[in-house]
Amino acid sequence: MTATSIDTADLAARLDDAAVTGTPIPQLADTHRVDVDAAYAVQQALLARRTDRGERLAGAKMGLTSQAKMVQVGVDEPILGQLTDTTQVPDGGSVDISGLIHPRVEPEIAFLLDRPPTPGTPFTDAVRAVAPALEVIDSRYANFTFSLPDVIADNTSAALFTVGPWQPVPDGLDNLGVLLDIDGHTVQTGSTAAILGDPRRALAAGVALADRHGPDLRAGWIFLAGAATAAVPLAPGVHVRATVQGLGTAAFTTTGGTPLTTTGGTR
Ligand code: OOG
Ligand code: MG
Repeated sequence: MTATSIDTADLAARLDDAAVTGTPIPQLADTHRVDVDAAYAVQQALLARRTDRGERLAGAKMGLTSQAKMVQVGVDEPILGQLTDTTQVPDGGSVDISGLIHPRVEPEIAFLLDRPPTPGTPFTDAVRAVAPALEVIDSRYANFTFSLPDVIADNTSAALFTVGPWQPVPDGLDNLGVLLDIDGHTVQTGSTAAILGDPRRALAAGVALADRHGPDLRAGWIFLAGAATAAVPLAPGVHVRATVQGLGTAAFTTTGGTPLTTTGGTR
């Protein structure tokens, strides 16, 4: 049995409340049998609640496109989530983490969509610009522990994101060095090669998932390809910077008190 339509609304409300109140919840899989299709339906219902409150869809994001990420959370399938305007933090801005549950940060590469890509649209036609980026993820599940359907329903743990200055699309994107620095210390290193072998494949994978489960990708949207490295727990009062070789940096500073729980960066 999959979640019924009534369950879909109920599960979306639970996840929404958990995010709004900063209160972790048990995995949906503890009480419901939610398959991948039903989980994307919950994600759509969750985003509908948020857009009804005035948030505007601003992009899409891939998750679990690198081995480092899959190993960290124990889920080994790429997933698609959605970004909204109110969750974008300006480059160099500040992130208040006090309302989050157990935030982590990871380095990302962002694409600016030039037109709505469909399966088969060449990357160069679909993407206008690229940029280094940072994503703050914050699972709404206790202990940052979830199954594949759980994390899909939870909008792929999306919380906040920052995009650095947009750059022209370089010829090669498949072997750029990636650094994550906290207070000037490098805490993660990787390569864009870790993202499905080439981050352009993350867009193709996202287009295929969006075609099946929604949302409709739109011109002007931001698309995050998924982190090349494991995510790192985020504390208040730190300066965080992602560097992608040849593309520059994206950065923010955290403010606020200690989050509710500080689940570690590895499991
Ligand atoms: C799932 C979200 C993963 C990424 O870049 O891989 C993600 C999680 O790790 O909680 O955003
Ligand atoms: Mg991510």
